[in-house]
Amino acid sequence: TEGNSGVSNSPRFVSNLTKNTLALVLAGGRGSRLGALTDWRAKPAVPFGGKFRIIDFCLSNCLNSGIRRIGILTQYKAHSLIRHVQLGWGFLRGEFSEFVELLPAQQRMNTGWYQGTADAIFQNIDILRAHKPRYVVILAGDHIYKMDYGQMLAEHVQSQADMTVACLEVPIEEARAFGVMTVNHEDRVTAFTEKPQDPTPSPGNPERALASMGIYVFNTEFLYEQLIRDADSKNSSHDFGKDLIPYMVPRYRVMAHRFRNSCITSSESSSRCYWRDVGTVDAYWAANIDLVHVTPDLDLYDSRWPIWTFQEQLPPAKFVFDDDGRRGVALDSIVSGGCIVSGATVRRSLLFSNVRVNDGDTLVEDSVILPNVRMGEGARLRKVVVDKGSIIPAGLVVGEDPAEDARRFHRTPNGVTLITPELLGQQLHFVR
Ligand code: ADQ
Ligand code: ADP
Repeated sequence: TEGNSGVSNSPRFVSNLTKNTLALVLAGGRGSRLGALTDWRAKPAVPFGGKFRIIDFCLSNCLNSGIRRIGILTQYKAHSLIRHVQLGWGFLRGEFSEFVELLPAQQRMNTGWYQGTADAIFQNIDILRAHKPRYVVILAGDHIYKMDYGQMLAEHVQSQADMTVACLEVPIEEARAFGVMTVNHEDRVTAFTEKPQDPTPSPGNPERALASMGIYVFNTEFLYEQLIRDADSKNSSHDFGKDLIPYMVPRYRVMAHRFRNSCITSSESSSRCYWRDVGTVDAYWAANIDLVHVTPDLDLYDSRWPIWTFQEQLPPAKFVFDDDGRRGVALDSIVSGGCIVSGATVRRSLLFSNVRVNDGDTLVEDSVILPNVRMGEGARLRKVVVDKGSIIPAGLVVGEDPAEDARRFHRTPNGVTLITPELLGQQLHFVR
């Protein structure tokens, strides 16, 4: 990173830091802007990119950064998240002190659910103490990005910070959705406001503001002190962004870490740093569809930074003629294992595992189809997101008549139609 040289950012130095670090993934929030996609699952459990779930990205970042002690704090509709973590992330070796541990809200310190994000960590403080980490990295489980947390830790230690916040520059009109900070010449944070009405622009760039990514590094003892102080405070909502960071900034050494110093870019080209909060159905659709392009901004094919996940054992995807001699084809598309495309056309789309697109000139275009979906004969879907386990009736047409789509399903401002088993009137227990 900038300004670091010699032994201090040597691999050995960084691996000593990551080894002494515990990562805590906040995975309890509702993610309500994703609509029906989070009616029955937490946002970190939402499927992404054909075979992953959103939480796989930050868990893979931990693993690839050399952090192998990970706690996941769950709360809201955590069933499929817990199942995914248990099935897919149980390969760490306990005998080497490696683990992925689930920490559901369980009323350890008081009788409530987790309140703010800081309360979620505070309620597990006795468990954290038992692990004796030197540093704690706090992460959100609901963003898509590739980042080397080791670089951030190295900067944190070299700058002698009490706490470090990862940040990136965002267009000023988007900054209201974030914690926004100002920094001095050495990137020490001088002010921090959570979701400001009127965000302060970056120095020298009125178009952009410095936004928090919700990724924090703490010296462990300092974190405990702050959590205990905040827990006693009557007028706190016990949230890092709303309460703890604004309190700490004038009193302690809080540093900003620039994402560009630790993001993992594509091996093919020196592309830009990638970080997305796929918080709305439109953003979710766009980020998935982007993967179908020849050189997407997010490179999933980079073996230097693999994304790990749980996967069922499935046969390869298959494309066949139907009985009437119509071809089954997929063009400019990603098709996952277990899919069969028979006498149908798939264009510019992403099919997750086990999707069946059947005969009868069925068409899927500009669409994201989650696992275990069955397309009935002659259906035509354009610009849709279809939730897991939906059975699309024969002949259904979506994407040609906006008013009809909005009446039957959920249609977004950008014209994406979200189709779910419930909107199709299906009984869930037998399709999922
Ligand atoms: P938000 O994302 O709006 O802003 P929040 O809703 O608190 O903040 O969610 C942060 C993370 O914590 C999410 O991963 C969420 O799932 C999880 N979470 C929320 N409540 C939780 C709880 N009670 N228990 C466990 N997990 C919980 C935050 C920061 C901003 C920053 C943005 C970046 O507050 O300053 O800019 O993230 O996206
Ligand atoms: P995912 O699609 O994330 O793999 P599941 O299909 O396992 O998730 O569903 C997540 C959880 O929500 C499960 O406990 C499931 O039984 C429950 N669930 C899903 N849809 C409904 C529904 N319509 N009514 C009640 N429970 C549901």
